[in-house]
Amino acid sequence: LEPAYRFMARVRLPGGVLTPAQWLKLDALGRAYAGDMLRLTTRQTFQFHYIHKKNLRAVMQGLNDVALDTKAACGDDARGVMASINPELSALHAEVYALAKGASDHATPKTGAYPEIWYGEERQTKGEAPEEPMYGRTYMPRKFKIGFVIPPVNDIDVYAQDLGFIAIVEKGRLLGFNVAVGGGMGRTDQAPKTYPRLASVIGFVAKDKVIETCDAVMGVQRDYGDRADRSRARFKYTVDDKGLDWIKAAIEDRLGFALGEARAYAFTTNGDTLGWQRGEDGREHYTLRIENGRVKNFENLALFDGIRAIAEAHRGTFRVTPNQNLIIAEVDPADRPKIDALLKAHGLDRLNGGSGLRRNSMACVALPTCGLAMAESERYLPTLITKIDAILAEHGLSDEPITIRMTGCPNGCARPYIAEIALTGRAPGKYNLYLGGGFAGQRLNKMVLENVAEPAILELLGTVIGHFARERQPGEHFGDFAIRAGYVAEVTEGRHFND
Ligand code: SRM
Ligand code: SF4
Repeated sequence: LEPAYRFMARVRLPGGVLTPAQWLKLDALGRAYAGDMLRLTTRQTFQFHYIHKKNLRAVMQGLNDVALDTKAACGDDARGVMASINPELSALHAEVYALAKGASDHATPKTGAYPEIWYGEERQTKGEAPEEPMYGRTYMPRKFKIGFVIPPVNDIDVYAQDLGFIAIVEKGRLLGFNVAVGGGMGRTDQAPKTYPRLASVIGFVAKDKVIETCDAVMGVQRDYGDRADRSRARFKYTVDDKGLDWIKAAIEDRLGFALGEARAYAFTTNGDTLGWQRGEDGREHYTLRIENGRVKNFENLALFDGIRAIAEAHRGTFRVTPNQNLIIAEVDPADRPKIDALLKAHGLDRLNGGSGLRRNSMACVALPTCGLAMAESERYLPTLITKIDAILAEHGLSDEPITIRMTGCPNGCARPYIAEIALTGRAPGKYNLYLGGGFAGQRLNKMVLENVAEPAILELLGTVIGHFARERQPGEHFGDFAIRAGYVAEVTEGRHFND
């Protein structure tokens, strides 16, 4: 008798865009095979948990029915390609999304094994399988992450991507992208050779050169990435080991032209604007906060049922945001009252409330499903925030937007090392605490407490928050203050994160 194996499956959903029909299929599969729930992820897609082995094919075939699959959502290849969600800039979003989708299609492995295994298709080739056009026989040394961002909102955390494209827009027209290379979060405790690193901007490419740039940058990592030490096999280490000048020259060599000079841009936030926004084309978009991306029917909130009801009535699209939230997008103004009524009827209109800290919070899955978790994350962060909220309220800071992110281990799936406050799990109930990240995801934070429990975390946060309330400068963000006030040193380069 075989053990009752259960699996997680992650959907490939470039840029997080899906139709109501696709939502309804995901909903049905989640109810039938995946513990009666769905999970929105930090890379704008969905995960199913608890799928019994015998049901895996049904899930894959169900996804295929609505033109979805799980290719390259995991593995040593180009993972889910992210794209900024900017509801106000409808045309620009559509153009950047199309480029992100094109990059994703281009970088998705062409393997015939997937349809053979999951859809039962006939094997296409006899003998040896043909080589993958982009990956050859060896694929990448490790996962490789690509993202497209539209300033001023850094929602995708472009500096956490192996390859980031920063849209450069002039008079509303997309000219091209600044290219950022070598970002990544993952690290291992007590292994200083591993560290988070922010991507470095190396130049500018025109928008018709996106695919060539992906090929050139991925080619450099494929051929020079560390294949001996898996803990250092990400592109960020290749960039630091070879040096930025070498990397840039190697990319330009493959491109056959020099990158242009990087253009000016600025980020103001990496969060989502919750609630209704109107696009330039007149259509409306409602961003619904989903706490840590978990969609199910809770004891006092029928979230899963509520979104299903909206999907049944909605004539636009949905977008999963990089902050694990959901946008009910492209709503005709005439349909807005209908969506509002459905949100209200299911109690979903209450979800966007809460403190500035809660609205800017994010936690990875961790326990009970993640095999790498050392501590709680998704199930604990909301409770911890309630306690920090009490401190903020004492100081009149309840509405202050502050980013807080938690992960159950140092791998960094909620991109914690760029949050103003971050916690990464060390053991049950024990965390490292970090302060000083940039509000727009533009600066790494630094560890201030190691392997501590809740009382020590709240005590230090109480001190820093009180000090912040008394002595902050006008408009100063919490992360900036933590550095100015001397609680942590500024980390300017990933390789100095552990100093
Ligand atoms: Fe992640 C591994 C969940 C985004 C860095 N991540 C895992 C696994 C698959 C655990 C495993 O390998 O056994 C987790 C599944 C848990 C579960 O029970 O579902 C997992 N990662 C997630 C998600 C679902 C977190 C979430 O709460 O949303 C995110 C899914 C993204 C997606 O849709 O593709 C997720 N993971 C990230 C990010 C953030 C990002 O990409 O923007 C990072 C940091 C960025 C980076 O890659 O540098 C991230 N995950 C990792 C790592 C460390 C990689 C490294 O370079 O060291 C691992 C471990 C590994 O790969 O060995 C990992
Ligand atoms: Fe699991 Fe660690 Fe990723 Fe959290 S950060 S989902 S605990 S691998």
